[in-house]
Order: sequence, then structure tokens, then C-alpha cells
Amino acid sequence: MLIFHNPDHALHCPRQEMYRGRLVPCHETPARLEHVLTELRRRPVGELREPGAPDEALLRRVHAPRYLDFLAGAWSEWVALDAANAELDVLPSVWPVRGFRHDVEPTNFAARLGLYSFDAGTPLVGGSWAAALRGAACAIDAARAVLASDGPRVAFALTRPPGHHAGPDFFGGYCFLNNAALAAQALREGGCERVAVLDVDYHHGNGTQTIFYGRGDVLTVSLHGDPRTEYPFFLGHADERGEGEGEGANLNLPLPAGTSAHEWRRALDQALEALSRFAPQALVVALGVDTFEGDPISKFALRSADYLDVGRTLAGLSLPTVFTMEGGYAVADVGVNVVNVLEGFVAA
Ligand code: B3N
Ligand code: ZN
Repeated sequence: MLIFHNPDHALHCPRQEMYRGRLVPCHETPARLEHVLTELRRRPVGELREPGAPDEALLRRVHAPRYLDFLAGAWSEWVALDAANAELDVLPSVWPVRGFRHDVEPTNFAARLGLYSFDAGTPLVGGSWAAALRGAACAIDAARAVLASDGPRVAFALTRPPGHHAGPDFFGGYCFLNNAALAAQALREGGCERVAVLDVDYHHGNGTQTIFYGRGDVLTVSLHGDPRTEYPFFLGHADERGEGEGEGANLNLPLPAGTSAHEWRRALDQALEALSRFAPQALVVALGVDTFEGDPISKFALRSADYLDVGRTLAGLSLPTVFTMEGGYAVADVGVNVVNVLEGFVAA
């Protein structure tokens, strides 16, 4: 296994996120990734590598150019508004909901921040763009590695900020660039006719679903907390099946809060049946471990040992596979849980 880790991840180190009317300390911290690295040094399941430069043309085929341009310049704009802003995280506070225009980009900074986001819980800081961009490079390099004739059958993009909530032109859910979607697109452009993205994070992968919703060449499958009660709330229901050429190429398996490891595993089996019917030539796994029983913001009950079984099961698909690092906030357990999946996979 090759593990592309993001050497710039800690440049994204926001202080506060908005939750229920209060600014609270961020859950998505550099320590999460450091725990995975520590566990990988204890249990070296693969070779660690730094990524090369990001393929910006590929980025522009997954995300809208005007969104990328906004993100690239957002921090400079924020500080140019007032030098004192350099001490503050950027958080959106106004959004264009139903009936508002999305086609006309306002000149006002706060308005553009709202146009390109969907929550107030995703702070942007001075290093966010550099960290996200290098993370995208990890995902693209991981995809290209599993397609190389002399490459491994599996690679891991060990990065943060995570990606699966980021859509074609919006950030949110701690995500800016959709690493899983970038990996899937790189696999498509590398010659795979059909690619599947399986999202096992606790939260629905709304960004990945939206990016591929009208396409029949990328199957998106997500098992997650029921959006009636769980973030991101406004997408992830079972009746979302894709549209146009993508009709039938999206599967959502929403599960109630309190879902046990046994019930979750039954949903995973359903997901795998859909995957087999689609017969992909490569797989991307959006790997969040916030399904863990000790996760502070989620409500499923997987135990650490269950993640070994998840890895073994995914290896059974016998596909070139890219894992991307998504959520998981029981910080001290994130390393063991993530590496359990990888170990289960490589040992199978
Ligand atoms: O769900 C939350 C949330 C829940 C509990 C909290 N506590 C106990 C202080 C704080 C926050 N916030 C909404 C944003 C969740 C983003 C999830 C990102 C993720 O892991 N996606 O996969
Ligand atoms: Zn999550």
C-alpha cells in the first residue's frame, strides 16, 4: 500500500466553529491526522510518500473554476478588508437560499463567502487553501498509483481537511475540495470506464453525490446517519437515485441514530451488492471513522475491531482501491480505527 500524506495539513488549523449559536472549539484538528501517522509508524501497513504538485486542470474539471479562484484568494481578500482580520477565522453568515440568484457573483466578500458555502461550521484560515490543495494532490496521486502497471492495488490519501461534503462549487462540513471525487475523476481519466465511490463516513457524502449525480460512469453509494436528524440534513435520503444519465447510479442507505455494528454491517452488505451489480473497474472509499462508538458528534456504535473486518471485506472486492481520509473525532482512537481498516485490507 502507498500512503500519500499531506505535509501541509497543519496549515489548516482553525480555532472555532459555529454550533447551536455558540462558537465552540473545532473538532476537525491537526491532531487527528497526527494520531494516524503515529499508528502507521507503530504498524507500518504501507509506504509513506509525499504527494507531487496538484493537477489543477483536473481540479477544474471537478470543481467550478470560479469557486476555486474564490478559495485561492479568500484569505488575502479577508485580510485586505481589515488588517485586524488576520487574527480571525473566516466564517460565512449569509446564504442565497431558494429563489436567490447563484449565477451572478456578488463583489461583496461576505456575499461570495455565502454563495460558495452551506454552513457556518467550516472556518477558513490563512493556510486552508494550501492544505486543501496539497490534500487534493494526495488523492490524485493515490488514484494514479493504483492504476500504474507496477503500482500497488491500494493507496491511501491521508489528508485533512476532509472532502466529501465539498460540492462542485461549495464548501461545508469541514470540507473544501472533494478528495474522493478527485480520486474518482483521476481513475476515470486513467482509463477506468466505471468507478464506484463508497462512502462509509457517519455523515452523508452530499458533495460527492452532487458532483456525480447526473453521471452514469461513477456510482456513488453512501451509508450514513439519517439526514432527518443528522448533518448534513438536506441530502442523503433513500429516494435520491441519480438523474439523467446518472439515473440509478446513486444509492443512499440512511440509518437511524444508535445503529449497532451488526446493523451497519448489513447495510454495508447491501452497498456491496449494488457495487457488484455496477461492476466498477476501480473503487474509492471515503473513509470516515466517526461511526465509532466513542465519537463525540456521531451516534453509531462500531468498535475498533469492527474496522479490521471493514478492511477485509473491501479487499474482497478485488478492485484497485483508493481510500480518502474523511471524519472521525474521537481523536485518540482515530489512528487505531483508520489503521485497522488498512491492515484488514492489506492482510486479506
Ligand atoms: O454535528 C455537529 C456537532 C455535533 C455535536 C457537537 N458537540 C457535541 C459540541 C458539535 C457539533 N455539527 C455539525 C457539523 C458536523 C460536520 C461533520 C463533518 C464530518 O465528519 N463529515 O463527515
Ligand atoms: Zn463525518
